[in-house]
Amino acid sequence: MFDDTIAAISTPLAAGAISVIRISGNKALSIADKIFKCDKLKAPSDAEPEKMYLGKISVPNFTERCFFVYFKAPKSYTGEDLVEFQCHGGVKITEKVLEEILKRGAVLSGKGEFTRRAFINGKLSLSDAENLIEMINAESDCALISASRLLYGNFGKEIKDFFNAVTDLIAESEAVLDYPDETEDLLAEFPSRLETIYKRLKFFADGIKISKAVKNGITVAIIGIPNVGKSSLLNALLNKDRAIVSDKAGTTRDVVEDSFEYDGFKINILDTAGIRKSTDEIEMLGTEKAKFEAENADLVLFVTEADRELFEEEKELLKNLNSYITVKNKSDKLKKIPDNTDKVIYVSSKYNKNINAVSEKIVSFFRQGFKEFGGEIVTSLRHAELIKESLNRLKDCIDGAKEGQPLECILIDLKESRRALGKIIGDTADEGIIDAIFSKFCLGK
Ligand SMILES: Nc1nc2c(ncn2[C@@H]2O[C@H](COP(=O)(O)OP(=O)(O)OP(=O)(O)O)[C@@H](O)[C@H]2O)c(=O)[nH]1
Ligand SMILES: [Mg+2]
Repeated sequence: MFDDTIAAISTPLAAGAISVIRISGNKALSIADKIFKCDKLKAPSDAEPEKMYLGKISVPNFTERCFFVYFKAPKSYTGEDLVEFQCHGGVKITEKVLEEILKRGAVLSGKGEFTRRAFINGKLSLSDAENLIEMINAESDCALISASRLLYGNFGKEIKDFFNAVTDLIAESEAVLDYPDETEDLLAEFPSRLETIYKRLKFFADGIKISKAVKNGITVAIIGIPNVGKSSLLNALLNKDRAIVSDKAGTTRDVVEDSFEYDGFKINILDTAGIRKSTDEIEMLGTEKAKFEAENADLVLFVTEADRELFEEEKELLKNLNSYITVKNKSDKLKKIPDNTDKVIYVSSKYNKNINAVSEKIVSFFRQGFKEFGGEIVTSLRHAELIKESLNRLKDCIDGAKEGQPLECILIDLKESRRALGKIIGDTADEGIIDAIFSKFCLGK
């Protein structure tokens, strides 16, 4: 339990309909007693928990009508006594009320301190806190859905179950270490017990690439030789005039980046300079950047012209691309437009024809994976790395047990595997990591 009582404005500091001011700690109620008056109550300390009371806060020189709610420890967000005032949403009103609360003995909370207290008081696990911040910061429907599944689904519980299962194995192993016969029996069971844990964890690990796409968006680079209509395609996808289009080859020099949402996915799209051999220094720099983006993107849109075969230089370019879709642009120049195939789409960027098919294709690359891992997706890179670490160590244990290694050796890996899982839920995370996680929260959360 903490000695001090913290307070903060929990809503954004701007003019709005309402503002919420929170106080958490032993003195929350006694501070409320000093500033809040309500006809239905002798004092806020007589309030029924989780019930709203309309009354007045008296602050020197002005009075504010507001609602008051009391959450009794441990049934509150932080696990401590917690009081909330819902005031009119003005910057000055809220600041004055907070000032008064601080004068009456509360201290201003740091970033994420309410949630940190919730974590320390066992109201949520460290991974829950991280998933909560993912939810708050979600930039697309998919990111929101995935973070909410993680928070309200089984992720934290499952990791805790794995952690407990591994802890039990360690405890059992340590108990029999001095009795060689029993050690053998235990080792015989080891591979199958470990494999059960391993398989489910592996499922999480396999979802990592998809997770990154869900959280940060899918990065797509538009690549091709000059003048094929790359910038026109960018503009058509974004539905705005973002990049300069002209019939001069070599118009785009630098990378032009923007993003849009399609079917719940965030797509980060990059238009690049046309790739060709040139003696112009700036154009060569543009070409280098284009190649760099092509290598680092999740997917490449290779743009060419629909009314001709590929040039040799384009065939060369294709040799260096990993996953790509061919976009045959300027299809308006064709008398008859062929059907799209799995990897080739015919569009006219200039006349906005079939552009949605491109977005659809980009998203379908990732949607399949999203469905497969639809249960729980690991969106935090920290979780992903730790799950990988735990898995590698488990694999070493399974191999060790099969090879007949002594129990002492297997135990070392097993403990490392447990440590990695513990870091996810917070049981074995060090202060530095915990500080870093809570500093991502806003004041008052
Ligand atoms: N007919 C037709 N012309 C198009 C189409 N898309 C683009 N163009 C024309 O092709 C020319 C080049 O277009 P851009 O979008 O600037 O081509 P780019 O690939 O970005 O060119 P660089 O930046 O120089 O590499 C312009 O004159 C466009 O109007 C299309 O779908 N149909
Ligand atoms: Mg261009």
